[in-house]
Amino acid sequence: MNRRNLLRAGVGLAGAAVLGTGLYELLKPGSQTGQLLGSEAPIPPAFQVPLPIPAVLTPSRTDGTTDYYEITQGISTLSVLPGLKTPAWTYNGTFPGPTIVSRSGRKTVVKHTNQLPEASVVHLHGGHTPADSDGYPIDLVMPVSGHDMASMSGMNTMQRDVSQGSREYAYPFDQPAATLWYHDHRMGATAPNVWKGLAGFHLVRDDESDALPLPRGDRDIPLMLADRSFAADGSFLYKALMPGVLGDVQLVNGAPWPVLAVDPARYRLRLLNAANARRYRLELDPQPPGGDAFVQIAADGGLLARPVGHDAVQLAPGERFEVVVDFAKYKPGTRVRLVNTFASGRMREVMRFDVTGSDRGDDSSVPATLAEIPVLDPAKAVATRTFRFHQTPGGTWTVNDLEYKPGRALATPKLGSIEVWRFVTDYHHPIHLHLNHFQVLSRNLFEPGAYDAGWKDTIDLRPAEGAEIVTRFTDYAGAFLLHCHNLEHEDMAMMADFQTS
Ligand SMILES: [Cu+2]
Repeated sequence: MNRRNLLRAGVGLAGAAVLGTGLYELLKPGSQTGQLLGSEAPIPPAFQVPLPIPAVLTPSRTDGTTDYYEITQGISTLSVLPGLKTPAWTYNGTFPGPTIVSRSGRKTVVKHTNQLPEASVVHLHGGHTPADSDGYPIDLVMPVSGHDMASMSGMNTMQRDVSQGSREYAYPFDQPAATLWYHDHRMGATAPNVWKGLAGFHLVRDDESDALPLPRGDRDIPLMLADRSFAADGSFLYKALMPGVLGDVQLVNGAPWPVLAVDPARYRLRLLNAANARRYRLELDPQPPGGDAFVQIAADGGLLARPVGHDAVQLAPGERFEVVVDFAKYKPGTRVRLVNTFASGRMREVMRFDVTGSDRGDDSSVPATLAEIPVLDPAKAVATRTFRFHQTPGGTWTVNDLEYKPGRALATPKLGSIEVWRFVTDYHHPIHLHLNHFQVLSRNLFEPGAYDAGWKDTIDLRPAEGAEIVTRFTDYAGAFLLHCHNLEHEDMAMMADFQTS
C-alpha cells in the first residue's frame, strides 16, 4: 500500500469511529472531553498569590558518570486555598515536586522511597529510558510500611517487578535537552495519584541548547498547569468520572491563578499540561502589538529546528511547549493575563504576568535556527500499524477494542527500525508513546497541525481524527506503553503494551 492509500484507510477508520460513538462529540460545541467536578470549598479570587517556582533538587552525590538523587513520597500538608489546609501526596513534601535538572550524556539515578499508604510507580514522561526504569504500571514500589491500602481494598493486585519500600530509577539521558516531567503511573490509580500531587518537572540540558542566546536564569520559568477541585475541608476532591475529571480551580505550579512580576524583557516559558483531562488554548490578553505572542522553540522532545510564532498555544494533557514571550512589547505596568480560550467563566483565567520589573537589560534572542533535527523517512518504515482509541458501547475505553492487560503486546517493533503508527480516535484523546519520540506525518489527509512540529511524545487528537506518526525504536528491549494521557481514560484501560526486541 502506498502512503496515500494508507491515509485513506486512516480516514475510513476515523469515519467508522464517527458512526460508532463520536457523532455527538462532533456536533457538540466545546473542546473538552471531561466532566466538571465542582469544589465544595470556597474558590478564591484570582491573582492574589505569587507564582511559586519549584525548588531544584540537589544531588545526594555525584561521581564521574552519574548524579544520584533521593525523593521521598509521602503525605504532606500544603496551603493552596486561603485559610484551608490541603493534605497532598507529594514528592519531597511539595506540589509540584522538586525539579530535577539532568545533563544529556550523564546518567541520573533517582531513588524513590514510598511513605505513602499505597504502592506507587514513577514514570519519567519523555525520557528515553530502559524498560526496568520506565515505570511499568505493575512494577510497584510498595510502601515502607509494607501495606498497600489499595491492594487491601481489593484493587490492582497485579504485580510484576515489585520493590519493597524504595526503588532506584536509572536514566541514561542519551537524549537532547528537553522539558520532561515525572509522575505516578500505577495501573488503575494514575489519575487519583497525580491529582493528589504526584508530579514534578525533570529538565534535561545539553551544550547545544546552552550555547543558544535564549532567556535563562530567572527568566527561564517552568509552568505546570493543572486544574483541581477541593472538598469543604480543603483536601483535594476526587471522583473517577468516565469522560475525565475537570477541576474548577486553576493551579499553576500548585498555586491558584498566581501572578508573576516580570521585567520588560524576553522570558522562556516551559509550559506543561499536567491536568488529568483539561485541554488548554493559551492566549495572552492583551495580545502584544504585532501578534506572535508566543514564539515556540521546543516541543515535548526538545528544540525545534526553527522557531514558530503563534498567537495561541494548544496543550493537551501530557504535552509540553517551550515558548519565548517578549514582555518588552508591552508598556511598563501592563497586566497581561494568560487565558485558556477553551474554557469559560473562572476557568478561562490561568495566571497573570505583571510587567512591573524595571530591568530592561536583555541580551537574549531567538535565533532563526535552533537545532538540527533529523527527518525520519516514512518510506523506510518496515511496518505500519493502526491503533483505534475508542469507547466500547459498554463504556470502556479501549485500544483496538481491547482493555489494557499487562503482558499483552499489541505491537512488537524491532529495535533500530522505523515504523509508521496511525492513531484513530472517537473523542479527544492525547496519545502518549513511551520510549521514543516521534514526528507527526499527517492529520487525516492533511499536513500536520500548527502544534505538531518537532519531536513529540504526546499528540492531541480531536474526536474522529486519524493521524500518522513516524518513529524509530531504539536502544532498549522490553515492554513499553502506548496510552491515552487523559488520566481517567488511561486508568479505565485505554492503554496498550508494545514489546521491543
Ligand atoms: Cu483518551
